[in-house]
Order: sequence, then C-alpha cells, then structure tokens
Amino acid sequence: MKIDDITISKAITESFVKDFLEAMEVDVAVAGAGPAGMTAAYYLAKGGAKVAVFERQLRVGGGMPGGGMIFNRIVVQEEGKGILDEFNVRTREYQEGYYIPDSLEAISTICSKAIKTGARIFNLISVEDVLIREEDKITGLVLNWSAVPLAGLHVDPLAIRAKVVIDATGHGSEICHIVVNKIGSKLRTKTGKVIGEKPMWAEVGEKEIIENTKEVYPGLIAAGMAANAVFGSPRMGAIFGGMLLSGKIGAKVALDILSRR
Ligand code: 48F
Repeated sequence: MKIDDITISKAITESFVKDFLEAMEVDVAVAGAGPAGMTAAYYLAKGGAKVAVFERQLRVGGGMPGGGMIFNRIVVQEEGKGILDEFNVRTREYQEGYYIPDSLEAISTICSKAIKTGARIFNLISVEDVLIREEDKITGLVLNWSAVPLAGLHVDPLAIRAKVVIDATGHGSEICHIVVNKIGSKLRTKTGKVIGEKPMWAEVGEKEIIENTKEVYPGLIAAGMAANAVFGSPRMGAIFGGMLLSGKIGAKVALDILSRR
C-alpha cells in the first residue's frame, strides 16, 4: 500500500473534529482526567450517559502515575479494592486491608475501560470558565487549548453544553473556584466559598470524601480531592481508594440529577 501524508492529516483532523463536535452537547462534562474523573466517566458511560472528559495535561492520570513521592506504587484499602477488581487491576496485599496496585497499570486500565465503555477523553484542553444560565445553574464549560495560556497568547475559548458538570480537578478544585470568583459565595458549603483542604490525615480524608462528593452548586458536582478541598477536609497522600469511590459516587449523583430532569 502507498502511504499518503495528506490522507493521514485528513484522517486525524476529520476524526478529531467529529468527536469534538459530538462532545459539544453532552449529559455530563468532567473537568480533569485524574483517578476520580476517569472513574466517574467510566460509571457514567456504563450508566448510559453521554460523557466527555477534558484534561489540561498531555497525559491522563493526574496524581496517580506519580504514586507516593515518585515511587510509582499506590495504596488502596478494602473499600476501594472492589473498584479495582471490577476494572481487573491486579493488587498485592501488603498487610490486612492494605492493597498495592501498580499505579501505571491502575490508571491505564481505568482510562482504557472508560473509553471503551463510551466516554470521550480529550487531553491538552483546559477548562477556563463555566456557562451559568437564567435558572442559576451550570449549563456548560468554556474550553481552550492548554497551549494558549502557556504561550501567553490572546485566543478566545469555545464553549460546550452539559446538563451536569463534575469538578474533578484535584487539589485546585478549579471549577468551584471559578464559580465563586465569577458569581460570589454561592457554593453549598458553610462559607459559600471553597473552604480549602486541611493537612494530610488519610483516615479522616478517606471517610469524609464519601460525604463530600455531592452537588455543590446546581448542576455542579465536586469529586475526588476537589470535594475535600471544597468542604475543608484533609488531604490523604498516596492512598487512592477514596478517589475511586468518589468517582463512582460522583457518577451516581450525576445520573440521579439527569433522571430527575
Ligand atoms: O489531581 P488529580 O489526580 O485529582 P483526583 O482525581 O485525585 C487526587 C490524587 O491524585 C491525589 C490524592 C490521593 O489521595 O490526593 O492527589 O481528585 O487529577 C486532577 C486532574 O485535573 C486536571 C489536572 O491536570 C489533573 O490531571 N486539571 C486541573 N485543572 C484543570 C484540569 C482544568 N482547569 N481543566 C482541565 N483539567
């Protein structure tokens, strides 16, 4: 077969644009392709929702590939292991209740399952704003190529419509911060603002993330470390069961919202 460079270029451009156009009207848009965002995307797709994930970095996975202090192993407790089992990610028991997966196997498998189940994941795209409409609820995201702010270019963004948005941007809880910066203290927290994460305490952080994964503003759910940052709970370091469980709960909360509309 003769290979034509222009056919390669057309194949890439046409297939990307087709998928991006498809992603412009979704049931759920997820900001951040870390463990929480990708687990949420998998369960949303499995639940029949049309879902797109937007990730700022070149690679997906957030803090998972880095493991603990660049030792690329992570720890998952009994509750989180059930999710890894569902993804067929292998784990070794370190001692009773503490399981060790290979962080690269975990994140690549979760990503693969999310995509194969129907989620679309777009890397190199940053969420820089939200759409808020008359009913005072989030109705979409405003996106730009990550290279634009990096290069300091003045390039306007594009917008997509989403019935529900999940803030899975990790410690920065960027989408919740955007809401507060743009329209004031309207989050469903004690202060109406992002309270900010507390110092590392895995025991408490892993418990509170379950409760913190919820709708923080109409149409906006906080999941993963963003949920603990928003509600003022501790960070937890390289234990990841809470991130997986939070992703799963975030998907359920979103599916419940969709079913009520
Ligand atoms: O940080 P990240 O892994 O968040 P997570 O899924 O998991 C937290 C753990 O990694 C770890 C921990 C374990 O106990 O505490 O820190 O809650 O993934 C967040 C992803 O969101 C991307 C960011 O690049 C990362 O991959 N991200 C952040 N802001 C934006 C964004 C944005 N504005 N637009 C698009 N992506």
